[in-house]
Amino acid sequence: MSAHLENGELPRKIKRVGDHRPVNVVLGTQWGDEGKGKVVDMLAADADICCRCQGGNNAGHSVHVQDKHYAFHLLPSGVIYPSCKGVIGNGVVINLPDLFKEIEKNALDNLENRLVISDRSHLVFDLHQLVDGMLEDGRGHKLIGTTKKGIGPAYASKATRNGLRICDLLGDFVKFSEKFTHLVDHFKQMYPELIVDIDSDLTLYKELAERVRPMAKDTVSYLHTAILENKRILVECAQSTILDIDFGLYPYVTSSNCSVGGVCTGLGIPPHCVGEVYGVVKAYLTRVGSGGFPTELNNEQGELLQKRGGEFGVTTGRPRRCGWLDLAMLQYSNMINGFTGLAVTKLDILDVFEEIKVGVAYILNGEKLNTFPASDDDLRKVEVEYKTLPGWNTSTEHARKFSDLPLNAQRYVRTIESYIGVPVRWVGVGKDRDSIISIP
Ligand code: 2SA
Ligand code: GDP
Ligand code: MG
Repeated sequence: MSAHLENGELPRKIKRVGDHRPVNVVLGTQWGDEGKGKVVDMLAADADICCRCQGGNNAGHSVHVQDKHYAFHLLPSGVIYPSCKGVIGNGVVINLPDLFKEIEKNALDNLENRLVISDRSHLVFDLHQLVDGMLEDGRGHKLIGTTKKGIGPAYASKATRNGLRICDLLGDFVKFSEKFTHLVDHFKQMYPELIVDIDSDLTLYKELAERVRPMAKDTVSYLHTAILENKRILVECAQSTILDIDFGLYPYVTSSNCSVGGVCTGLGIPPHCVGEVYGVVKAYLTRVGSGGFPTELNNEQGELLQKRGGEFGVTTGRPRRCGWLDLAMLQYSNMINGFTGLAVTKLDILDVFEEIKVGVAYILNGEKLNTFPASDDDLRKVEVEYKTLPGWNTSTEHARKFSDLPLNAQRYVRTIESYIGVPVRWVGVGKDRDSIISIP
Protein backbone atom coordinates (compact mmCIF):
# COMPACT_ATOMS: atom_id res chain seq x y z
CA MET A 1 0.00 0.00 0.00
CA SER A 2 1.39 3.44 -0.83
CA ALA A 3 2.41 5.97 1.81
CA HIS A 4 -0.46 8.18 0.71
CA LEU A 5 -3.01 5.53 1.49
CA GLU A 6 -1.46 4.78 4.89
CA ASN A 7 -1.93 8.45 5.75
CA GLY A 8 -5.52 8.22 4.68
CA GLU A 9 -4.85 10.38 1.62
CA LEU A 10 -6.25 8.82 -1.52
CA PRO A 11 -4.25 9.74 -4.60
CA ARG A 12 -6.75 10.88 -7.18
CA LYS A 13 -6.00 10.88 -10.88
CA ILE A 14 -9.27 11.53 -12.57
CA LYS A 15 -9.61 12.69 -16.12
CA ARG A 16 -13.28 12.57 -16.92
CA VAL A 17 -14.21 12.39 -20.57
CA GLY A 18 -17.35 14.25 -21.40
CA ASP A 19 -17.27 17.17 -19.00
CA HIS A 20 -17.95 18.98 -22.23
CA ARG A 21 -20.05 17.60 -25.05
CA PRO A 22 -18.01 17.87 -28.22
CA VAL A 23 -20.04 15.43 -30.33
CA ASN A 24 -22.95 16.77 -32.38
CA VAL A 25 -25.22 14.47 -34.34
CA VAL A 26 -27.24 14.90 -37.53
CA LEU A 27 -29.83 12.25 -38.18
CA GLY A 28 -32.91 11.52 -40.24
CA THR A 29 -36.32 11.82 -38.60
CA GLN A 30 -38.45 10.11 -41.28
CA TRP A 31 -37.76 7.55 -44.05
CA GLY A 32 -34.44 8.98 -45.20
CA ASP A 33 -33.37 11.41 -47.91
CA GLU A 34 -34.37 14.40 -45.81
CA GLY A 35 -31.24 16.28 -46.91
CA LYS A 36 -28.86 15.12 -44.18
CA GLY A 37 -25.89 15.57 -46.54
CA LYS A 38 -26.65 19.25 -47.00
CA VAL A 39 -27.09 19.88 -43.26
CA VAL A 40 -23.87 18.00 -42.47
CA ASP A 41 -22.07 20.06 -45.12
CA MET A 42 -23.23 23.25 -43.40
CA LEU A 43 -22.20 22.10 -39.90
CA ALA A 44 -18.94 20.48 -40.97
CA ALA A 45 -17.53 23.92 -41.77
CA ASP A 46 -16.87 24.09 -37.98
CA ALA A 47 -15.95 20.45 -37.38
CA ASP A 48 -12.53 18.83 -37.03
CA ILE A 49 -13.85 15.31 -37.60
CA CYS A 50 -16.94 14.02 -39.39
CA CYS A 51 -17.98 10.41 -38.72
CA ARG A 52 -20.30 7.77 -40.13
CA CYS A 53 -21.51 5.33 -37.48
CA GLN A 54 -23.83 2.85 -39.22
CA GLY A 55 -25.18 1.64 -42.55
CA GLY A 56 -23.05 1.21 -45.62
CA ASN A 57 -23.11 2.28 -49.22
CA ASN A 58 -26.89 1.91 -49.28
CA ALA A 59 -26.79 5.55 -48.14
CA GLY A 60 -26.87 8.36 -50.69
CA HIS A 61 -26.08 11.80 -49.29
CA SER A 62 -26.02 14.69 -51.79
CA VAL A 63 -24.13 17.92 -51.39
CA HIS A 64 -24.18 20.75 -53.93
CA VAL A 65 -21.36 23.27 -53.84
CA GLN A 66 -21.68 25.80 -56.67
CA ASP A 67 -21.79 23.69 -59.84
CA LYS A 68 -20.27 20.62 -58.21
CA HIS A 69 -22.51 17.78 -57.10
CA TYR A 70 -21.25 15.18 -54.64
CA ALA A 71 -23.10 11.93 -53.89
CA PHE A 72 -21.59 10.25 -50.84
CA HIS A 73 -22.33 6.65 -49.92
CA LEU A 74 -19.68 5.58 -47.40
CA LEU A 75 -17.67 8.77 -46.99
CA PRO A 76 -18.86 11.21 -44.33
CA SER A 77 -20.03 14.36 -46.16
CA GLY A 78 -17.78 16.61 -44.03
CA VAL A 79 -14.66 15.46 -45.90
CA ILE A 80 -15.42 18.05 -48.58
CA TYR A 81 -13.59 20.48 -46.27
CA PRO A 82 -9.84 19.80 -46.60
CA SER A 83 -9.32 20.46 -42.87
CA CYS A 84 -11.97 17.95 -41.80
CA LYS A 85 -10.95 14.37 -41.02
CA GLY A 86 -13.32 11.53 -41.85
CA VAL A 87 -14.01 8.53 -39.64
CA ILE A 88 -15.84 5.39 -40.72
CA GLY A 89 -16.81 3.75 -37.44
CA ASN A 90 -17.10 0.14 -36.31
CA GLY A 91 -20.87 0.18 -36.85
CA VAL A 92 -20.51 0.73 -40.60
CA VAL A 93 -20.40 -2.21 -43.03
CA ILE A 94 -17.86 -1.51 -45.76
CA ASN A 95 -17.74 -2.62 -49.36
CA LEU A 96 -14.04 -1.90 -49.85
CA PRO A 97 -13.91 -1.92 -53.69
CA ASP A 98 -16.84 0.54 -53.73
CA LEU A 99 -15.22 2.70 -51.05
CA PHE A 100 -12.10 3.11 -53.18
CA LYS A 101 -14.22 3.90 -56.26
CA GLU A 102 -16.01 6.57 -54.23
CA ILE A 103 -12.69 8.03 -53.06
CA GLU A 104 -11.42 8.17 -56.65
CA LYS A 105 -14.63 9.59 -58.07
CA ASN A 106 -14.73 12.47 -55.62
CA ALA A 107 -11.02 13.32 -55.95
CA LEU A 108 -10.97 15.27 -52.69
CA ASP A 109 -7.76 16.89 -51.55
CA ASN A 110 -5.47 14.42 -49.73
CA LEU A 111 -8.47 12.31 -48.72
CA GLU A 112 -6.68 8.99 -48.20
CA ASN A 113 -4.46 10.70 -45.60
CA ARG A 114 -7.34 12.14 -43.60
CA LEU A 115 -9.70 9.20 -43.67
CA VAL A 116 -9.67 6.83 -40.69
CA ILE A 117 -11.44 3.49 -40.86
CA SER A 118 -12.26 1.38 -37.83
CA ASP A 119 -10.41 -1.93 -37.80
CA ARG A 120 -13.55 -3.34 -36.17
CA SER A 121 -15.86 -2.57 -39.08
CA HIS A 122 -17.29 -5.46 -41.02
CA LEU A 123 -16.73 -6.10 -44.71
CA VAL A 124 -19.49 -6.37 -47.30
CA PHE A 125 -18.49 -8.86 -50.00
CA ASP A 126 -19.95 -9.39 -53.47
CA LEU A 127 -21.56 -12.54 -52.11
CA HIS A 128 -23.56 -10.44 -49.63
CA GLN A 129 -24.81 -8.35 -52.52
CA LEU A 130 -25.75 -11.44 -54.53
CA VAL A 131 -27.62 -12.87 -51.54
CA ASP A 132 -29.41 -9.53 -50.99
CA GLY A 133 -30.63 -9.73 -54.61
CA MET A 134 -31.71 -13.38 -54.23
CA LEU A 135 -33.59 -12.64 -51.00
CA GLU A 136 -35.42 -9.74 -52.65
CA ASP A 137 -36.25 -11.76 -55.76
CA GLY A 138 -37.64 -14.54 -53.55
CA ARG A 139 -39.94 -12.24 -51.61
CA GLY A 140 -42.43 -11.77 -54.45
CA HIS A 141 -44.95 -9.03 -53.62
CA LYS A 142 -43.57 -8.85 -50.04
CA LEU A 143 -40.28 -7.42 -51.20
CA ILE A 144 -38.62 -4.91 -48.88
CA GLY A 145 -37.23 -2.81 -51.68
CA THR A 146 -33.62 -2.92 -50.46
CA THR A 147 -30.85 -1.16 -52.33
CA LYS A 148 -29.34 -4.62 -53.08
CA LYS A 149 -26.01 -3.44 -51.73
CA GLY A 150 -25.68 -6.48 -49.45
CA ILE A 151 -26.31 -4.53 -46.26
CA GLY A 152 -28.78 -6.95 -44.61
CA PRO A 153 -26.69 -10.08 -45.33
CA ALA A 154 -23.50 -8.33 -44.11
CA TYR A 155 -25.13 -7.36 -40.78
CA ALA A 156 -26.50 -10.94 -40.62
CA SER A 157 -22.92 -12.27 -40.90
CA LYS A 158 -21.93 -9.86 -38.13
CA ALA A 159 -24.72 -11.20 -35.90
CA THR A 160 -24.00 -14.87 -36.68
CA ARG A 161 -20.34 -14.13 -35.90
CA ASN A 162 -18.86 -15.49 -39.07
CA GLY A 163 -18.45 -12.04 -40.64
CA LEU A 164 -15.02 -10.71 -41.54
CA ARG A 165 -13.67 -7.40 -40.31
CA ILE A 166 -11.00 -4.99 -41.44
CA CYS A 167 -8.71 -6.34 -38.68
CA ASP A 168 -9.09 -9.85 -40.15
CA LEU A 169 -8.04 -8.54 -43.53
CA LEU A 170 -4.99 -6.84 -42.04
CA GLY A 171 -3.92 -9.85 -39.97
CA ASP A 172 -2.73 -13.25 -41.17
CA PHE A 173 -3.97 -13.57 -44.76
CA VAL A 174 -4.04 -17.38 -44.54
CA LYS A 175 -6.51 -17.11 -41.67
CA PHE A 176 -8.50 -14.48 -43.56
CA SER A 177 -8.68 -16.85 -46.56
CA GLU A 178 -9.92 -19.70 -44.36
CA LYS A 179 -12.59 -17.53 -42.76
CA PHE A 180 -13.67 -16.22 -46.17
CA THR A 181 -13.95 -19.77 -47.55
CA HIS A 182 -15.98 -20.74 -44.48
CA LEU A 183 -18.30 -17.77 -45.07
CA VAL A 184 -18.79 -18.77 -48.71
CA ASP A 185 -19.58 -22.38 -47.64
CA HIS A 186 -22.05 -21.08 -45.08
CA PHE A 187 -23.97 -19.07 -47.68
CA LYS A 188 -23.73 -21.84 -50.29
CA GLN A 189 -25.51 -24.21 -47.91
CA MET A 190 -28.41 -21.78 -47.84
CA TYR A 191 -28.19 -20.68 -51.48
CA PRO A 192 -26.77 -23.56 -53.58
CA GLU A 193 -27.10 -21.44 -56.72
CA LEU A 194 -24.63 -18.86 -55.36
CA ILE A 195 -21.48 -18.66 -57.48
CA VAL A 196 -18.34 -17.23 -55.87
CA ASP A 197 -14.88 -17.27 -57.42
CA ILE A 198 -12.97 -17.58 -54.16
CA ASP A 199 -9.49 -17.30 -55.71
CA SER A 200 -10.20 -14.14 -57.62
CA ASP A 201 -11.93 -12.55 -54.59
CA LEU A 202 -8.93 -13.38 -52.40
CA THR A 203 -6.50 -11.94 -54.96
CA LEU A 204 -8.52 -8.72 -54.98
CA TYR A 205 -8.68 -8.52 -51.17
CA LYS A 206 -4.93 -9.12 -50.83
CA GLU A 207 -4.38 -5.95 -52.88
CA LEU A 208 -7.09 -4.01 -51.05
CA ALA A 209 -5.53 -4.94 -47.70
CA GLU A 210 -2.39 -2.96 -48.52
CA ARG A 211 -4.39 0.02 -49.69
CA VAL A 212 -6.61 0.16 -46.61
CA ARG A 213 -3.84 -0.63 -44.10
CA PRO A 214 -2.62 2.98 -43.61
CA MET A 215 -6.18 4.17 -42.95
CA ALA A 216 -7.24 1.42 -40.53
CA LYS A 217 -7.13 2.26 -36.82
CA ASP A 218 -8.72 1.62 -33.49
CA THR A 219 -11.19 4.47 -33.89
CA VAL A 220 -12.34 4.14 -30.27
CA SER A 221 -9.01 5.43 -28.93
CA TYR A 222 -8.69 7.81 -31.89
CA LEU A 223 -12.00 9.48 -31.00
CA HIS A 224 -11.31 9.30 -27.25
CA THR A 225 -8.10 11.26 -27.78
CA ALA A 226 -9.92 13.70 -30.05
CA ILE A 227 -12.52 14.29 -27.31
CA LEU A 228 -9.80 14.93 -24.71
CA GLU A 229 -8.18 17.38 -27.12
CA ASN A 230 -11.46 19.29 -27.47
CA LYS A 231 -11.80 18.46 -31.14
CA ARG A 232 -15.25 19.18 -32.60
CA ILE A 233 -16.84 15.98 -33.80
CA LEU A 234 -19.85 15.74 -36.08
CA VAL A 235 -21.69 12.47 -36.66
CA GLU A 236 -23.67 11.88 -39.84
CA CYS A 237 -26.22 9.10 -39.42
CA ALA A 238 -27.49 7.38 -42.55
CA GLN A 239 -30.99 6.17 -43.51
CA SER A 240 -33.41 7.31 -40.83
CA THR A 241 -35.32 6.69 -37.61
CA ILE A 242 -38.34 5.01 -39.24
CA LEU A 243 -35.90 2.70 -41.08
CA ASP A 244 -34.14 1.78 -37.79
CA ILE A 245 -34.04 -1.99 -37.29
CA ASP A 246 -35.49 -1.64 -33.78
CA PHE A 247 -37.78 1.38 -34.05
CA GLY A 248 -38.77 1.35 -37.70
CA LEU A 249 -41.66 -0.48 -39.35
CA TYR A 250 -40.09 -3.94 -39.27
CA PRO A 251 -39.48 -5.75 -41.62
CA TYR A 252 -39.53 -2.72 -43.97
CA VAL A 253 -36.39 -1.32 -42.40
CA THR A 254 -32.66 -1.32 -42.92
CA SER A 255 -30.39 -3.52 -40.80
CA SER A 256 -28.75 -1.00 -38.48
CA ASN A 257 -29.69 1.46 -35.73
CA CYS A 258 -30.11 4.75 -37.57
CA SER A 259 -31.39 6.57 -34.50
CA VAL A 260 -29.24 8.23 -31.83
CA GLY A 261 -28.24 4.97 -30.10
CA GLY A 262 -26.32 4.00 -33.23
CA VAL A 263 -23.91 6.87 -32.55
CA CYS A 264 -22.64 5.25 -29.34
CA THR A 265 -22.61 1.66 -30.56
CA GLY A 266 -21.23 2.54 -33.98
CA LEU A 267 -18.36 4.72 -32.79
CA GLY A 268 -17.67 3.80 -29.16
CA ILE A 269 -18.45 7.30 -27.93
CA PRO A 270 -19.88 7.61 -24.39
CA PRO A 271 -23.43 9.02 -24.37
CA HIS A 272 -22.53 11.96 -22.11
CA CYS A 273 -20.18 13.29 -24.81
CA VAL A 274 -23.11 13.81 -27.16
CA GLY A 275 -24.28 17.42 -27.27
CA GLU A 276 -26.67 18.56 -29.96
CA VAL A 277 -28.88 16.01 -31.70
CA TYR A 278 -30.20 17.65 -34.84
CA GLY A 279 -33.12 16.01 -36.62
CA VAL A 280 -33.52 16.62 -40.34
CA VAL A 281 -37.15 16.89 -41.43
CA LYS A 282 -38.21 17.06 -45.06
CA ALA A 283 -41.12 19.53 -45.36
CA TYR A 284 -43.16 16.72 -46.92
CA LEU A 285 -42.54 12.97 -46.76
CA THR A 286 -40.88 10.44 -49.05
CA ARG A 287 -40.05 6.79 -48.92
CA VAL A 288 -38.11 4.40 -51.17
CA GLY A 289 -38.93 0.76 -50.79
CA SER A 290 -42.09 -1.00 -49.67
CA GLY A 291 -44.29 -0.77 -46.59
CA GLY A 292 -47.17 1.31 -45.27
CA PHE A 293 -47.22 5.06 -45.82
CA PRO A 294 -50.32 6.65 -44.22
CA THR A 295 -49.93 10.13 -45.75
CA GLU A 296 -48.90 8.89 -49.22
CA LEU A 297 -50.36 10.80 -52.17
CA ASN A 298 -51.12 8.48 -55.05
CA ASN A 299 -52.34 11.36 -57.19
CA GLU A 300 -51.12 14.39 -59.12
CA GLN A 301 -50.08 16.15 -55.89
CA GLY A 302 -47.74 13.26 -55.13
CA GLU A 303 -46.42 13.43 -58.68
CA LEU A 304 -45.85 17.16 -58.32
CA LEU A 305 -43.85 16.63 -55.11
CA GLN A 306 -41.80 13.95 -56.82
CA LYS A 307 -41.11 16.11 -59.88
CA ARG A 308 -40.35 19.36 -58.06
CA GLY A 309 -38.36 17.59 -55.36
CA GLY A 310 -36.36 15.45 -57.82
CA GLU A 311 -37.30 12.48 -55.68
CA PHE A 312 -35.16 9.68 -57.07
CA GLY A 313 -32.80 7.42 -55.09
CA VAL A 314 -29.22 8.71 -54.97
CA THR A 315 -27.87 5.15 -54.86
CA THR A 316 -30.33 3.23 -57.03
CA GLY A 317 -32.12 5.94 -59.06
CA ARG A 318 -35.51 4.54 -57.98
CA PRO A 319 -38.46 6.95 -57.81
CA ARG A 320 -39.38 7.83 -54.24
CA ARG A 321 -42.98 7.64 -53.04
CA CYS A 322 -44.27 11.03 -51.86
CA GLY A 323 -46.87 12.29 -49.39
CA TRP A 324 -47.71 14.95 -46.81
CA LEU A 325 -45.62 15.60 -43.74
CA ASP A 326 -46.55 13.24 -40.89
CA LEU A 327 -46.26 14.89 -37.47
CA ALA A 328 -47.47 11.76 -35.64
CA MET A 329 -44.41 9.99 -37.03
CA LEU A 330 -42.17 12.93 -36.21
CA GLN A 331 -43.35 12.95 -32.60
CA TYR A 332 -42.39 9.28 -32.28
CA SER A 333 -39.01 10.03 -33.86
CA ASN A 334 -38.44 12.77 -31.30
CA MET A 335 -39.28 10.42 -28.40
CA ILE A 336 -36.45 8.14 -29.54
CA ASN A 337 -33.83 10.73 -30.39
CA GLY A 338 -34.55 13.69 -28.07
CA PHE A 339 -33.82 16.29 -30.71
CA THR A 340 -32.29 19.53 -29.53
CA GLY A 341 -33.00 21.24 -32.84
CA LEU A 342 -34.60 20.56 -36.21
CA ALA A 343 -33.60 21.40 -39.77
CA VAL A 344 -36.66 21.61 -42.04
CA THR A 345 -35.51 21.03 -45.62
CA LYS A 346 -37.06 21.44 -49.07
CA LEU A 347 -39.62 24.02 -48.00
CA ASP A 348 -39.24 25.52 -51.51
CA ILE A 349 -40.76 22.38 -53.04
CA LEU A 350 -44.09 23.36 -51.44
CA ASP A 351 -44.02 26.85 -53.01
CA VAL A 352 -46.73 26.05 -55.59
CA PHE A 353 -49.37 24.42 -53.42
CA GLU A 354 -52.66 26.25 -52.69
CA GLU A 355 -53.18 24.24 -49.53
CA ILE A 356 -50.84 22.00 -47.61
CA LYS A 357 -51.90 19.20 -45.33
CA VAL A 358 -50.00 17.78 -42.40
CA GLY A 359 -50.91 14.53 -40.67
CA VAL A 360 -51.33 15.17 -36.94
CA ALA A 361 -52.76 11.93 -35.54
CA TYR A 362 -53.56 8.32 -36.44
CA ILE A 363 -56.92 6.67 -35.89
CA LEU A 364 -57.04 2.89 -35.68
CA ASN A 365 -60.33 1.01 -35.31
CA GLY A 366 -62.09 4.26 -34.46
CA GLU A 367 -59.64 5.25 -31.70
CA LYS A 368 -57.02 7.95 -31.77
CA LEU A 369 -53.59 6.44 -31.13
CA ASN A 370 -51.19 8.03 -28.72
CA THR A 371 -48.40 5.66 -29.73
CA PHE A 372 -46.82 4.81 -33.08
CA PRO A 373 -47.82 1.37 -34.37
CA ALA A 374 -45.21 -1.37 -34.04
CA SER A 375 -46.67 -3.32 -36.90
CA ASP A 376 -46.67 -2.38 -40.52
CA ASP A 377 -50.06 -4.14 -40.83
CA ASP A 378 -51.52 -1.63 -38.36
CA LEU A 379 -49.78 1.29 -40.05
CA ARG A 380 -51.47 0.32 -43.32
CA LYS A 381 -54.86 0.38 -41.57
CA VAL A 382 -54.65 3.75 -39.82
CA GLU A 383 -56.70 6.72 -40.91
CA VAL A 384 -54.88 10.02 -40.71
CA GLU A 385 -56.26 13.12 -39.05
CA TYR A 386 -55.01 16.12 -41.02
CA LYS A 387 -54.59 19.78 -40.33
CA THR A 388 -54.91 21.88 -43.49
CA LEU A 389 -52.72 24.95 -43.79
CA PRO A 390 -52.85 27.66 -46.44
CA GLY A 391 -50.05 27.58 -49.01
CA TRP A 392 -47.99 30.67 -49.90
CA ASN A 393 -47.81 30.46 -53.68
CA THR A 394 -44.58 32.45 -53.79
CA SER A 395 -41.02 31.40 -54.45
CA THR A 396 -38.99 31.02 -51.26
CA GLU A 397 -35.72 30.19 -53.01
CA HIS A 398 -34.12 33.60 -52.39
CA ALA A 399 -35.15 33.89 -48.73
CA ARG A 400 -32.13 34.02 -46.42
CA LYS A 401 -33.79 35.24 -43.22
CA PHE A 402 -36.86 33.78 -41.53
CA SER A 403 -38.63 37.10 -41.96
CA ASP A 404 -38.01 36.91 -45.76
CA LEU A 405 -40.38 33.92 -45.90
CA PRO A 406 -44.06 34.55 -46.75
CA LEU A 407 -46.19 34.54 -43.57
CA ASN A 408 -47.89 31.26 -44.46
CA ALA A 409 -44.49 29.61 -44.92
CA GLN A 410 -43.43 30.93 -41.52
CA ARG A 411 -46.66 29.52 -40.05
CA TYR A 412 -45.93 26.14 -41.64
CA VAL A 413 -42.52 26.01 -39.97
CA ARG A 414 -43.93 27.19 -36.64
CA THR A 415 -46.63 24.50 -36.81
CA ILE A 416 -43.94 21.80 -37.01
CA GLU A 417 -42.07 23.42 -34.15
CA SER A 418 -45.07 23.69 -31.86
CA TYR A 419 -46.36 20.15 -32.52
CA ILE A 420 -43.00 18.59 -31.78
CA GLY A 421 -41.86 21.05 -29.13
CA VAL A 422 -38.36 21.35 -30.58
CA PRO A 423 -36.93 24.55 -32.09
CA VAL A 424 -36.49 24.68 -35.84
CA ARG A 425 -32.92 25.96 -36.27
CA TRP A 426 -32.67 25.89 -40.06
CA VAL A 427 -34.98 25.98 -43.07
CA GLY A 428 -33.79 24.74 -46.47
CA VAL A 429 -35.04 26.63 -49.52
CA GLY A 430 -32.91 25.10 -52.29
CA LYS A 431 -30.28 22.47 -52.89
CA ASP A 432 -27.27 24.77 -52.93
CA ARG A 433 -24.99 25.23 -49.96
CA ASP A 434 -26.16 28.79 -49.26
CA SER A 435 -29.89 28.10 -49.79
CA ILE A 436 -30.58 27.89 -46.10
CA ILE A 437 -32.09 30.10 -43.42
CA SER A 438 -30.66 30.05 -39.89
CA ILE A 439 -33.08 30.82 -37.10
CA PRO A 440 -31.20 32.11 -34.06
P1 2SA B 1 -31.20 -1.81 -47.37
O1 2SA B 1 -30.57 -1.68 -48.73
O2 2SA B 1 -31.17 -3.21 -46.85
O3 2SA B 1 -30.68 -0.82 -46.37
O4 2SA B 1 -32.77 -1.46 -47.61
C1 2SA B 1 -33.70 -1.64 -46.55
C2 2SA B 1 -34.70 -0.49 -46.49
O5 2SA B 1 -33.98 0.73 -46.21
C3 2SA B 1 -34.25 1.69 -47.21
N1 2SA B 1 -33.06 2.49 -47.51
C4 2SA B 1 -33.11 3.77 -47.86
N2 2SA B 1 -34.12 4.65 -47.85
C5 2SA B 1 -33.84 5.91 -48.29
N3 2SA B 1 -32.62 6.28 -48.82
C6 2SA B 1 -31.60 5.40 -48.83
N4 2SA B 1 -30.47 5.66 -49.54
C7 2SA B 1 -30.57 5.89 -51.02
C8 2SA B 1 -30.85 7.36 -51.32
C9 2SA B 1 -31.65 4.95 -51.58
C10 2SA B 1 -31.68 4.72 -53.09
O6 2SA B 1 -30.21 8.18 -50.69
O7 2SA B 1 -31.69 7.68 -52.17
O8 2SA B 1 -30.86 5.20 -53.85
O9 2SA B 1 -32.60 3.98 -53.51
C11 2SA B 1 -31.81 4.10 -48.30
N5 2SA B 1 -31.00 3.03 -48.12
C12 2SA B 1 -31.78 2.05 -47.63
C13 2SA B 1 -34.63 0.85 -48.45
O10 2SA B 1 -35.38 1.59 -49.38
C14 2SA B 1 -35.43 -0.26 -47.81
O11 2SA B 1 -36.73 0.20 -47.51
P1 GDP C 1 -29.92 12.49 -47.51
O1 GDP C 1 -29.85 11.04 -47.83
O2 GDP C 1 -30.74 12.77 -46.29
O3 GDP C 1 -28.58 13.16 -47.44
O4 GDP C 1 -30.70 13.19 -48.70
P2 GDP C 1 -30.50 12.92 -50.27
O5 GDP C 1 -29.23 13.53 -50.70
O6 GDP C 1 -30.73 11.48 -50.58
O7 GDP C 1 -31.75 13.67 -50.87
C1 GDP C 1 -32.02 15.02 -50.58
C2 GDP C 1 -32.08 15.79 -51.89
O8 GDP C 1 -32.66 17.06 -51.64
C3 GDP C 1 -30.72 16.08 -52.50
O9 GDP C 1 -30.84 16.09 -53.88
C4 GDP C 1 -30.39 17.48 -51.96
O10 GDP C 1 -29.52 18.19 -52.82
C5 GDP C 1 -31.75 18.10 -51.98
N1 GDP C 1 -31.98 19.15 -50.98
C6 GDP C 1 -31.56 19.22 -49.69
N2 GDP C 1 -32.08 20.29 -49.06
C7 GDP C 1 -32.85 20.91 -49.99
C8 GDP C 1 -33.69 22.08 -49.95
O11 GDP C 1 -33.85 22.74 -48.92
N3 GDP C 1 -34.36 22.39 -51.10
C9 GDP C 1 -34.24 21.67 -52.24
N4 GDP C 1 -34.92 22.03 -53.32
N5 GDP C 1 -33.44 20.58 -52.31
C10 GDP C 1 -32.79 20.22 -51.20
MG1 MG D 1 -30.25 9.75 -49.37
